[in-house]
Amino acid sequence: MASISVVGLGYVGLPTASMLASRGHDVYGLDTNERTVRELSEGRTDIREPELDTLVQAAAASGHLHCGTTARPADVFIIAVGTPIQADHSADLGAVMAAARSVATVLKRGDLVILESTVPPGTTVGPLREILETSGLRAGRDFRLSHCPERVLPGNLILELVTNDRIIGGFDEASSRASSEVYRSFVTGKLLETDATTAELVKLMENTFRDVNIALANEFALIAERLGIDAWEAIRLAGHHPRVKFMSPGPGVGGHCIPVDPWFVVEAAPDLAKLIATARAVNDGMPAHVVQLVRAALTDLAGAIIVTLGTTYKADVADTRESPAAHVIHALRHQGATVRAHDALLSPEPAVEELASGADALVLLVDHKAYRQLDPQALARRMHQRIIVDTRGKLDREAWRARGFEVIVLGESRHPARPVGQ
Ligand code: SAJ
Repeated sequence: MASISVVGLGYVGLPTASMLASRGHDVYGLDTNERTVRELSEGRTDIREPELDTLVQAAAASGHLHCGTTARPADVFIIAVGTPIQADHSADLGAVMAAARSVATVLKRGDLVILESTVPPGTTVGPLREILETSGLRAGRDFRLSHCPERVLPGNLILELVTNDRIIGGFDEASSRASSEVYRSFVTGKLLETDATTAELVKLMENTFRDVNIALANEFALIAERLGIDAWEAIRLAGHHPRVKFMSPGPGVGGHCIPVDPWFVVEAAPDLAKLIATARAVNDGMPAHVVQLVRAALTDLAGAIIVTLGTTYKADVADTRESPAAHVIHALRHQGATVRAHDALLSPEPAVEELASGADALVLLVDHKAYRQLDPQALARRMHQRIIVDTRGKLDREAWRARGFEVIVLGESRHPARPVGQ
């Protein structure tokens, strides 16, 4: 079994390090955050993800996992640090480059360096290789180098870490082969070998595909509202075509990947990536549209008491990064509303029923499972005005209407359809 150093112990690095240790590799987890290192050494993590606790505990108990804040020699280095965007939407590669510099201090002949972080095309063979070569060693000749992007879905991360097919983008064939061997120890999916720059673009294409398709659903939601049509019904019906599968409209696109990665493509080819940039603008415009829907229902936001349901970036995941809900809440407050923000995972107390006392409107921003059990009758009794705005199309509209609620659904027109031209 190889000795493997995992650099960056976040959402991807931490489960990967734990998984490798549980498969008998001698793993050293490296992170600049002392608390993360201490917790992982004790078999703990504050990342909330199904089954992660058990995996981390097992890895710590196996004796194969050690952690620290300074680089140590290893046979394999896996870099899994964050790559956010800067204010101008360009990639911030600071953490990747810092990780590479620390690896370069301990790199030796015969080692393999794998980059898992999502990066703009050309990063692995360009700036990453250059920093690693400050060690005096040459990629291809002295050490091997690959880009093997992570593809795990938060909420289903541990299963996908094992079962997803992996793209293995080697600097050369020897690098691809060596990287496949590392992943073969825990991945049951296919290992698909290609070159490093193709692998970088493939990762960006996957998240861009999702972003553009969500933007299409969001655009149709806006169009349906204008035309007096229910977008949810239209999307359901279109889905009966054998080759049409729509995404769901919503209050915007959050998380640390999908709102970020398409910008790396735009950065690489700004004059060509027109559809991709437009999709970003459509999705980024959704929180403001939600605020408009709430304002139209209440007439005036100033002085209104609004209970928002959900602050995370998506359902049943305890992660608020880039959450569209945060933008909606901020804008509502900015326009004078008092917002009582509830989240079924992060802030379940006080309960929704308590927060709703004297409130003018409920706004469902995240479709956590718990919100499907809300009792319209109990809420109707406590609220000052009975208004609910559903931005996820998940509530039983008729049940709420039956309890006297005005139900406004994103993508559903408040006006009946009228013939064109009237
Ligand atoms: N969303 C919609 N409508 C939909 C689906 C999602 O509005 O129909 C919104 C969600 O509410 C959320 C955002 O999009 O705000 C992103 O959620 P997501 O579930 O689509 O994706 P992530 O960010 O949790 O994970 C994605 C995944 N990428 C793909 O499915 C192509 C995951 O496999 C990647 O590993 C991850 O990005 C990543 O780390 O890159």
